[in-house]
Amino acid sequence: MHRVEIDAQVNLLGENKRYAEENRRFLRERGIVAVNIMGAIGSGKTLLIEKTVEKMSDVKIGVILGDVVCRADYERVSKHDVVAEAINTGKECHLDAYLIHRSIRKLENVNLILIENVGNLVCPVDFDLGENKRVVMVSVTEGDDVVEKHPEIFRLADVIIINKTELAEFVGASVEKMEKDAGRLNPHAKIIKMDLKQNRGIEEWIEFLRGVMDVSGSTSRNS
Ligand SMILES: Nc1nc2c(ncn2[C@@H]2O[C@H](COP(=O)(O)OP(=O)(O)OP(=O)(O)O)[C@@H](O)[C@H]2O)c(=O)[nH]1
Ligand SMILES: [Mg+2]
Repeated sequence: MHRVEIDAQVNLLGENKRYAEENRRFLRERGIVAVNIMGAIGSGKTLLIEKTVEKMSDVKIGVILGDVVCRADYERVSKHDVVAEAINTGKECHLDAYLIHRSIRKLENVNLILIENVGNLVCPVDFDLGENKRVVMVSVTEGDDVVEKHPEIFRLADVIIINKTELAEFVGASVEKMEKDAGRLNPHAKIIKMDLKQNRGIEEWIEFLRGVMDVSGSTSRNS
């Protein structure tokens, strides 16, 4: 990389870090838990958010939907009982802490913020958003080598979700291999195998979210 490009990249990440720290403070002061859901295109991120919102109706949830240009996910999620914010990143293939900084101010009164990052397994890696937990979601239809091909994003995850497991036999994918690769890259991450269409794995995910909220002292809608 050229020297000027390196300097620009260092400045960009420095600025991102500053906003991420501000976001962390903002969320901590209000007892809000934020979860950054990253993952492959079409792996099931929006469906996961929709199902989470339905299952956690006792919690005030805000959703931030990052997409390059369209508002389809925002429209899907807005049909539920949540405060939703859409962010179009234009040519950028990831959300950054500045974009989140602007959006979370509109979600001050929620207890949990679910952030859907732009679908890909490369660009979001370097951008700390100030979130409490990082999730990476892939599905068997991306091929069972998808985990080993993108080590960095899995190394930094708190939760790794392998979705569409019911389709594994039809696409010749080994869920066991994906699980092993994830565990080897990140022995500390919680790995959840899911079939969202049949609601398999969703309870484990909800239990994880409630655990994070308990630890951070965040409250439910009724408390
Ligand atoms: N068969 C099957 N389909 C699923 C499952 N989970 C999600 N889908 C479907 O996969 C497609 C993509 O799901 P989305 O939730 O839109 O995925 P996404 O990750 O938000 O996609 P992008 O925002 O475009 O990156 C939809 O048609 C879902 O209904 C699953 O477990 N099994
Ligand atoms: Mg989506």
